[in-house]
Amino acid sequence: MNARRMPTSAPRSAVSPLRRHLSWLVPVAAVGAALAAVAYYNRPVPLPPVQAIEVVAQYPHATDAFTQGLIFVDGELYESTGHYGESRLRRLNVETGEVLQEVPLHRRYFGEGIAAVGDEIYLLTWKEGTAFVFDKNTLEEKRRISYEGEGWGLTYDGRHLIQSDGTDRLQFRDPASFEVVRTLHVTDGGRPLPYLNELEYIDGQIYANVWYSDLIACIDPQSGRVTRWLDLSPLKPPMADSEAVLNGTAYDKASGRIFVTGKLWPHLYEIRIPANKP
Ligand SMILES: [Ca+2]
Repeated sequence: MNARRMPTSAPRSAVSPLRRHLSWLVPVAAVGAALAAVAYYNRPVPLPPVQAIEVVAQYPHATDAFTQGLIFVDGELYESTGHYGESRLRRLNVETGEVLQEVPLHRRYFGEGIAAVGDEIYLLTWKEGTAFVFDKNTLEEKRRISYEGEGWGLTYDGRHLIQSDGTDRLQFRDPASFEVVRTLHVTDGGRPLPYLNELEYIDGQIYANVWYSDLIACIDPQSGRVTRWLDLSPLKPPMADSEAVLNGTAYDKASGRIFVTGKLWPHLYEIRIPANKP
């Protein structure tokens, strides 16, 4: 026997003629709302503006430095460099480019981005799944951390380390555990923006070099949207090496200065971003 209970809805005679008359409006309204929602989410996202920058100062930069990370913290500039057998972490004199102190990585590591958290500097490696942690003042290695995937750029927003891996993805890590606590996908005009490389957190935005591009993307850390582009193409030196691309942004929080350079570039620049000039 089929023990299903009979429907318990009210008999047809109990439905008022007016409700019966209007009932067809409900699905029509639902379809209309769905179409409106689709149109809303598929609407063209305006492309962010491209903004010129001004050069405030120009300093020497070592042309053997395959720049992968750049930070300015507590009055000092630090740079990490890449390539197997040539990867280093350096403390530099900004004005002269002189190497004040450096520590080489073992030749089996390809150095990538760096970020300072307190008195420690975290340094990623490209494909080795190892992050090194150095004492910021002595550059002595304090510990190593294992992680999954590739390491490209790194920065710190005061709470989380933010890591790029060459895709459109930014991973937010707890500095204490190095666990990923959040993932952000970056979009430019509604489209995924891959090849995110060296990073710098500046006044609530994530500045990202895009591999092989002369532009820096300014990214909203909540939505992942590029809010504007900075055009640094006038700074690009005429170099034969196709790998000598823009890569390296550092922010001096105390003075508001922004420094940029590129891989193997002969100069480091202090730049200024004119306000409200898209
Ligand atoms: Ca940086």
